[in-house]
Amino acid sequence: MDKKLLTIQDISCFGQCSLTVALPVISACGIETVILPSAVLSTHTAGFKNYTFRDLTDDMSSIEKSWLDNDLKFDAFYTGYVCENQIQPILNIMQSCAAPGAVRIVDPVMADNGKLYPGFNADFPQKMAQLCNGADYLLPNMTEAAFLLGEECRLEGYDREYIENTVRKLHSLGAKNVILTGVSFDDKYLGCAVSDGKKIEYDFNERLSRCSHGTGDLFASVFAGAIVRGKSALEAAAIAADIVYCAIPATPEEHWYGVCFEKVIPDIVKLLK
Ligand code: PXL
Repeated sequence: MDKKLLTIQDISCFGQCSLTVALPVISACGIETVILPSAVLSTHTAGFKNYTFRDLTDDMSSIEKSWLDNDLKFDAFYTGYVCENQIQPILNIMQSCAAPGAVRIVDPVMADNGKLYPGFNADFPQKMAQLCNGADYLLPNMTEAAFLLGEECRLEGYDREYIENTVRKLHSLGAKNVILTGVSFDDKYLGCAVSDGKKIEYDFNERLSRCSHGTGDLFASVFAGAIVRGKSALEAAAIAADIVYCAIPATPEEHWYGVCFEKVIPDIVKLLK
């Protein structure tokens, strides 16, 4: 049977992030993609005014029950932007709806550029840390890593030892493989550290002169697709980084709210053939 992946994150109706990226991208990877919306927003929360926000926590356990009644099981779980009270319901679903050998991919979406996203309370990172416990693949950016560890956020001026200590501490939250994104030791290259708990490897691309909103969700979606298609963590991270590297220049500069991932879907299909 073909593999099925369940992704749990919000629907931002407008804004090219979370589920509106994950569903097409993981489908393009050739994987049946099942969705569980954590919330429905009119837009994402980074730069739009007066966004609506409907938290769907109350629906989670009845959706889980319906899936169990129909004996629906998933080979992979990929969580992204989730709400304050959803950690335990999501842990329940990842246990009750798991096919044998199911993998958990956790992107602890909650912060970037040194700050928590609007709407998350200061204790949310501790809750998110509970979701990281048992993750097969944990994908924080540098800011999320610091929040998960309760440490001050360092976005530049660090060395390999700092990264390797950070990765070690992330493993101690209970994650098997850690993929730390946004790592850079100089002006020229930007990439990620990939660790299985024994060795740390790096993947770098040339740093682009601008960044785009939504690249974290694109990276995690391609990564999740590549893992389910049988790639190693380092291969999956390198493919995901290459796709992001192509998507940013394909995005017009005035397109400030998201990344034009549609333009790189043919590249995703090609890289995973
Ligand atoms: O891209 C991460 C993300 C996901 N979902 C919502 C967001 C953000 C980032 O701002 O606001 C609702």
